[in-house]
Amino acid sequence: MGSTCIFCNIVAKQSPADVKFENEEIIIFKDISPVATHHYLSIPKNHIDNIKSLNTVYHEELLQRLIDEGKRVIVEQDGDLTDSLLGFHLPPFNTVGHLHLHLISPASSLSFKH
Ligand code: DGP
Repeated sequence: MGSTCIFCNIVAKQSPADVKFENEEIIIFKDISPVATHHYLSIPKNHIDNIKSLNTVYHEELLQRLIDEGKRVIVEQDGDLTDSLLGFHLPPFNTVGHLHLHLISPASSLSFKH
């Protein structure tokens, strides 16, 4: 029986994903609707709803690892680290209720412009 959280289902291998990296704490996979040549989501395996649940002290190291491993994936996938973007959508502007850091490269290949 799958979870109601689609990203928990990816963590549990109950839903498919193009996984680029995982360890006991983090999984990084390709976004299903990429907005640039490289678009990955770096997420904690343990469910955290969104950035409103992040504590500056307790989650600082997790956030750093989400970023560090995401940067490694961009380099491994031949993305351009110097022309890359990262960030979270702030609720209610997110669509998935499992914390996910977007990593996008190169910024110059973005399919939309603001
Ligand atoms: P947002 O919540 O707006 O920060 O974006 C959620 C992102 O998650 C969006 O870019 C599309 C992606 N996404 C949604 N469902 C799936 C899925 O089942 N698999 C993958 N790989 N990505 C997904």
